Amino acid sequence: MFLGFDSSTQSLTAVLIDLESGEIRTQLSVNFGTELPQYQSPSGFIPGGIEGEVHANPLMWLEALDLLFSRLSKVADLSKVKMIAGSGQQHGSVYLDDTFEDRLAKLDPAGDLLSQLAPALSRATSPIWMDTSTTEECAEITAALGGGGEICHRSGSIAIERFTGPQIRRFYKKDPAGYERTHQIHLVSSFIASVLAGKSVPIDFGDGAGMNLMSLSKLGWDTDLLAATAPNLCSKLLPPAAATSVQGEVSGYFSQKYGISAACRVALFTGDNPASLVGMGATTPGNVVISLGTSDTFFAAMPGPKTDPAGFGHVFGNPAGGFMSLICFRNGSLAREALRDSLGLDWAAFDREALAATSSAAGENLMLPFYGPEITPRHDFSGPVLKGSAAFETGADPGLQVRALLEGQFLNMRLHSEWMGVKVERIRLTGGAAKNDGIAQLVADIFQAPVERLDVLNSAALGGALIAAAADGHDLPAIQEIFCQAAADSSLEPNLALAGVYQNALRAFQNLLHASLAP
Ligand code: ADP
Ligand code: XUL
Repeated sequence: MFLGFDSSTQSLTAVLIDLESGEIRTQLSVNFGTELPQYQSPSGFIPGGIEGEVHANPLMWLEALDLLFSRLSKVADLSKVKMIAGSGQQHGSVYLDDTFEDRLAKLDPAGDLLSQLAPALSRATSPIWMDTSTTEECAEITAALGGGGEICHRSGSIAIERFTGPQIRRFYKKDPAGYERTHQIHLVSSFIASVLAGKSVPIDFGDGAGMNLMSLSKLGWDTDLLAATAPNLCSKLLPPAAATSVQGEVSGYFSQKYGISAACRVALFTGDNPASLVGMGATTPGNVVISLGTSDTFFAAMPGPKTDPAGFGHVFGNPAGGFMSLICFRNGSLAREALRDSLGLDWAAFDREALAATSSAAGENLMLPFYGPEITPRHDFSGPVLKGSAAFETGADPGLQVRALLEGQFLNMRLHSEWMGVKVERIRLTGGAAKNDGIAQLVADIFQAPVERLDVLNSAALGGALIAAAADGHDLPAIQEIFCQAAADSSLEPNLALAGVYQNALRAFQNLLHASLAP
């Protein structure tokens, strides 16, 4: 059996898989907001941060780990687990002093993680991915490197507020003594993995690429980026490594306390998005995952470290080897909900209107589907832009607007993923809006690729379990074949007759976008 964890924004989840039977044995979660209310973080972070700061208490993650293990040990036979791996919300960082290693090595199963590790924090709270406080630090790092293009070329992304490097720089500037006292900086992923391994373990290439510090070509820390970020940073980071690299046996704390075998080993943890790529069975180029959640994300495996010349997309390491892209679109469900509500529809009616979009009128009316600021492309939109027939622009025919909004969203996605140069062969759709058949069919038509939906609920934690099995020597594609199956009757084929229509619509959309972004 193999155990995968995902330490995400709002919860810690475990997925236990049995490779022999090909089954998921157990899936359990601890919700931070409801189950650990003492941290006063109803959505997993401390509300009310100033200047765009969004922090979480790392002790909450430790307490959740003890709680989850105590529950797991009651429902599952942990003595059969051979390897553990997992993931964490990306970009978040944990700051530890020089007592951390010793405390890890001497963890006493009679006590808990919280009280034994709390004194090792050199920064009480952890900035997480929602933090936008580092605009100034991003500008400083960008200036030091001679421009955003250079940082993107080296690290896979331009300097981004939530990325760890700019966050480390802000800490160094605001609390130089605290920074000085910091002996080791971990990501959420490598922090949890270190606790499990009983010693500090490296950051993996997948999550490491979300720091604005790692060279994609060397798969090591970039000395210029380190120097532009904060002094002596190299001494506070272990060299990054592949997610599947085994770090040794699980800490005696867990084997003695929770009945996990002392021979169970720990591989590295990666970011939640790289782990999801594994859990969604999309680690080979040609496969794309589109997640339609609060925001929409597009992520896909790539053969080489190509970067987005426009600087919107990110490149991370792919836990299966090679690289992956991640592109976020802020106006996802929020825009779909805004239009749905303004037209007075429910999701069923919205779905029907979207399905009607497969008619020959596809692509005729265009909408820039941005109800608020967008990050891909980065622009402060104040509302959607409509161009087409009078019935469309006035809203006299609501169906035309539903069609144009969704077409606009997926044309925008297609346009901003072209830089990858990867032919989309299969799309795996997930997130709250994926169950909407009308939306799914539009995705298939616009990308001209079949769309599948999976049964997996916890794709990141499942990805962690699969990475653990791969680290134990199992063939990843073969086990993905077993655990990442499309749900029955969930697949949709593209209407091939619409290929030309959407090719033309793509260019018309691009022209409209450029015209509206022009100063
Ligand atoms: P997140 O993980 O970001 O919280 P989810 O993946 O759970 O988001 O998706 C939630 C969103 O899914 C809601 O905001 C809602 O707009 C959307 N949603 C739910 N049901 C449907 C549906 N039938 N059609 C379209 N969108 C839907
Ligand atoms: C990715 C990102 C989020 C976090 C939290 O860049 O910031 O997806 O990983 O899930």
